[in-house]
Amino acid sequence: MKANIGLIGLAVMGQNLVLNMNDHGFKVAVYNRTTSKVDDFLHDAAKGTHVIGAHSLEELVDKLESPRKVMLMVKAGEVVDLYIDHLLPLLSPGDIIIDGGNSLYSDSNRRTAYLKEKGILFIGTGVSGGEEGARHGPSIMPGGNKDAWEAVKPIFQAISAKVDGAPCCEWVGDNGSGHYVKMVHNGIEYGDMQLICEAYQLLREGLGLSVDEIQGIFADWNKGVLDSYLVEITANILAYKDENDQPLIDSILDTAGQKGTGKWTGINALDMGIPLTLIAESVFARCLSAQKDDRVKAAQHLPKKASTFNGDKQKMVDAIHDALYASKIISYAQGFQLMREAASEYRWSLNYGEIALMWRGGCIIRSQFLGNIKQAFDANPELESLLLADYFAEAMSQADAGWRKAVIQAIELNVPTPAFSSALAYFDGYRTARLPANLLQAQRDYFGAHTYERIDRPRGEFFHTDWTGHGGKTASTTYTV
Ligand code: NBP
Repeated sequence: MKANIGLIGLAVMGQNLVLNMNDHGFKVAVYNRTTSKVDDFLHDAAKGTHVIGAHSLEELVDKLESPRKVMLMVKAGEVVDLYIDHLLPLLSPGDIIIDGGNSLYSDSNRRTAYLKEKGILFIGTGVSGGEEGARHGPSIMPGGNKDAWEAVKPIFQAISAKVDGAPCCEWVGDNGSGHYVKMVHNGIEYGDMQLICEAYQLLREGLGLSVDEIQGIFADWNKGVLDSYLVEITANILAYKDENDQPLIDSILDTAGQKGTGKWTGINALDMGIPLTLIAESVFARCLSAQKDDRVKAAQHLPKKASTFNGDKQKMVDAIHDALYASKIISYAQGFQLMREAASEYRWSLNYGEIALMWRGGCIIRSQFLGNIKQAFDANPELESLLLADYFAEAMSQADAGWRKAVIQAIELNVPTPAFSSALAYFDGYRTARLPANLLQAQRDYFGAHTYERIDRPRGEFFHTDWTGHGGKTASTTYTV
């Protein structure tokens, strides 16, 4: 009997996805560049399963039923192109290549078109949930050539996480849209993590609470509107004691790494002209954390003025909760707005309610909150901003006072909260009907004859003023990049 699907790449994600597929009754053939890993896998984690091994791509392809489905779970980038080129001569028209790694969406746009020309169907899919998700139910975000979807759907939906019986896997859209949605997911993950870290630091450095006290606060928060995987693991992390019975968290060096997906999201937002401020701040916060030596030096040269918190600690804990919740709403509002813009730019028909459902289970940002987002988009699929949905408008109104109190207190206590603060600035900017961009346009027109529009004239009519009396009458061309 031939295998239902072949998988290339037996690192942590590949191995666990294979075992998950096997559990759901699919026969999987596997290959890995270092072929000893195929044997190790068959003799170890896959022992007693129906998984079959291959020591060459020819052998792998030969073991697959038609249409052949080959899934790559390898390092993103040129390795994917390398495998595609090696597979092409071995496959037949109608066969399917699936890239499940963290590929850049523009690469998936290119690969879908390239493979279509060759008669091969390409799927670029986001897979989220790490090792645990891959093994027991990830969130899967497939896009690419829709002709491939029916063949792959039974496998992907069977192995994906489920929320109230619904699979956290649905067709996202054409070309690189699956990887695009995964990229935004990862950006939002950066934001969620940064927000939690800011709450932690404000509680620790600002209010002077112990790790155990903060652990209790996060465990408590996880029972309410902040109920989420990341808040849950934060409570678990804070509870973890080292061999000396001290919180392990206190021994971990404060420099954060990153693998690029948050940065990609930020760069894309700049390209699209969408103010994705919270995710961008989160990426920069990691960059600043990485400058450890500089920070240690600056801490000596630029000492903070001593400032202690003297107020009601419980009230401030509640305010920090509100700051975290409101900032999180801003982050998701910005993320969904970015996807709207990308959908319009690339002519993707994205279903935002389905995307929220796909993220609702299985993945790192899973939370009950995504259920509220799904409801908001189900009620109005054309929603311009989550902030305009009744549920979230009310939530923002409730959290507003506490959020401001937390940010003010953080400033007074010299505790950096870039994501809390920039989210608040975005919120206030977003609901300001008249921003100071009138002055900005005047400045641009003053020094560069860039022109401006007037409030008393129709949009699209441009004016230039000779501000100094010795400028020319020629205006610069009016275009926006
Ligand atoms: P890695 O990202 O560590 O990739 C390891 C695989 O890539 C191995 O099979 C390795 O083969 C292969 N590979 C490399 Br590295 N260079 C190669 C080359 N030049 N030619 C051929 N094969 C090469 O594995 P992973 O952490 O399981 O992730 C797989 C994909 O899923 C990545 O794109 C990752 O970004 C994405 N992802 C990871 C996670 C996670 O939590 N780890 C979550 C979601 C998505 P070898 O064994 O011969 O070295």
